[in-house]
Amino acid sequence: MLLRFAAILWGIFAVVNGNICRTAGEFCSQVNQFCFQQSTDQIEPSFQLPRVGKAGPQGIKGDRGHPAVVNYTAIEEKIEKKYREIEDRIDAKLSKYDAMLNEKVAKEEFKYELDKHLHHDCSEVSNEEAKTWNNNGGVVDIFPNINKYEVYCDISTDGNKWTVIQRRQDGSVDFNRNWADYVAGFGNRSGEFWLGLEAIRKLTQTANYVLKIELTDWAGQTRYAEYGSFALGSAETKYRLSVGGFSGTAGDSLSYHNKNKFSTADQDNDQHSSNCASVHGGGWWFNACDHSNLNGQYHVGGAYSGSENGVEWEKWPHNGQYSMKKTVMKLRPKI
Ligand SMILES: [Ca+2]
Repeated sequence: MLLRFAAILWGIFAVVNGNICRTAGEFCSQVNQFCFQQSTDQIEPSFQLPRVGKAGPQGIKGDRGHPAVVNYTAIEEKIEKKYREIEDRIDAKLSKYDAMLNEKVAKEEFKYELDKHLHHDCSEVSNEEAKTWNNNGGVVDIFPNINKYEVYCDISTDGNKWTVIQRRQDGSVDFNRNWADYVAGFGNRSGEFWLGLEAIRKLTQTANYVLKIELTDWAGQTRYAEYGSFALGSAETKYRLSVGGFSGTAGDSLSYHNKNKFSTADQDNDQHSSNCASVHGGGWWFNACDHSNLNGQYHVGGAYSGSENGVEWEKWPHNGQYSMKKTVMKLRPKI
């Protein structure tokens, strides 16, 4: 009985105290944990800072009786401080970009000046710059697009200075090689060699080029095929051949290969179901498969039997399968 009376008293006290708390903060008691002091001049400074997305401090839920206090000066100062920080960061970034841009411009200007003083091909070199030189020409460094390549410059024919990209003459160098070798080049610049697909591509990017092919058979006869335009595509196109404008005495055995990719035994990019490079030897712009292949196998004496893998130029016919004694492929800028 006594306990029931005490509970009723406690209930009445709680309800009355709660109502008092909601209407007059000064009566708040520590006993009632649901009460809060609401006298605005007692709010801690930290509670005066604006909440994100709010205009001022949050009041008691459901209470409309107390106006919010907004410290606009503090908000303004905070925004200004943030603005200055962002401004400083933007200035720092702009300075950095300016420096990078200036460096890039300086590099481009340097490359441009350098490029003007470097030779792109043999048409511009003199014998004073050659590593070796005789009446027919010599070995020289050239710089197509500021990339250095050692080449052989040929001055032996028609008054022009030609950049030689391929030579066969005695079978001393193995031309039956893989893709990587044909891209990088191989052989001896004064003897047999292939300049390399990447170097040839860079060369033909600097200007419009004429290709001249000189052929010598085992009887000592010479003929030539000249093409008014010659260029290679990028590595992505597999150094696709662009050739046209034939003239000459050897017949046109290269136009059949126009628009074809380069292939080697380990890179079959040809138009035939078989691997043309494996069957015919060396690397070439095989179609399905060839009318010419000047990188084929060197057969001493010319005539050979078996697989058609010789140093081939079909439009200069000889009896049976025939391999050329000498070949030279060379370039000069189109005038
Ligand atoms: Ca094939």
